[in-house]
Amino acid sequence: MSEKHLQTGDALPPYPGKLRLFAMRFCPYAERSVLVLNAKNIPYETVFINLDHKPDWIFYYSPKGTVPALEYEAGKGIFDSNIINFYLDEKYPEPPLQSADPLRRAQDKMLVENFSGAQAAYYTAAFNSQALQSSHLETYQKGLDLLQKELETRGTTYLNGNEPGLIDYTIWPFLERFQALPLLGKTDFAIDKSKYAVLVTYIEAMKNVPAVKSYYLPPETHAKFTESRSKGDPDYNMLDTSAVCCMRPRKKKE
Ligand SMILES: N[C@@H](CCC(=O)N[C@@H](CS)C(=O)NCC(=O)O)C(=O)O
Repeated sequence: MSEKHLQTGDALPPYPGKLRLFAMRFCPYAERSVLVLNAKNIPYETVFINLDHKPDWIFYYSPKGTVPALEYEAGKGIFDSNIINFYLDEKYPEPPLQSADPLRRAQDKMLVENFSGAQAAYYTAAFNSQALQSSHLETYQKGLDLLQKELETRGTTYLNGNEPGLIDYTIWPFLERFQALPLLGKTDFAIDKSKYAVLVTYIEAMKNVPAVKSYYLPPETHAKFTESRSKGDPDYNMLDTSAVCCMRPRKKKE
């Protein structure tokens, strides 16, 4: 998979004849859909987009130009991580990633909704420090408390049960990024190992889930990208090795 982000003026690569996900390597919402595609072993290709210089063709698939967007048939798109993921779970039922119980499915959706405050607080802490207030830290910790309590109540390795499911793949990309906050100087946002022992055990288990492991980035990498974005010059291609690998030394002129 090339990690190069295509930008304004770059051509849309030819349709690969399989699902295609438009993403940005550091986007937590795009990661949600990557994880579901991985968990279901669905063949797909990823096209990364520079979100500051978007190629025109992203708007065919995603009217607001946001990622992720899924090209499910040549030229036809579905946008929004949750819409994509529910579609994938219905269209490709194996393995099912949601409970068969309608009440549990509703509870999972409420959990995602109730956790969204912590996500917003993370964004402020990571990208908009000047606006950071004590209420953001409180909301963030409420989100951690909520997850830990839910894990305790459910008594399973994952929120979905003894196998990870949609609820885990929806929340995980944020937990992955939360761990970059102390490296960005936001030490109050560190996840305390003794206070959040159950949550920390869950985080370690999630890191080892194959669908997660193959796309996981360590906190240092997230911190590096976040710093570049905060300075107004996001280094989208920082993981792209294709430019280095394919540059050949020029032949000296005789
Ligand atoms: N609700 C959307 C949010 C997607 C989103 O905000 N993606 C960001 C990148 S992480 C984006 O595309 N930003 C570019 C923009 O808003 O123009 C989803 O779940 O897919």
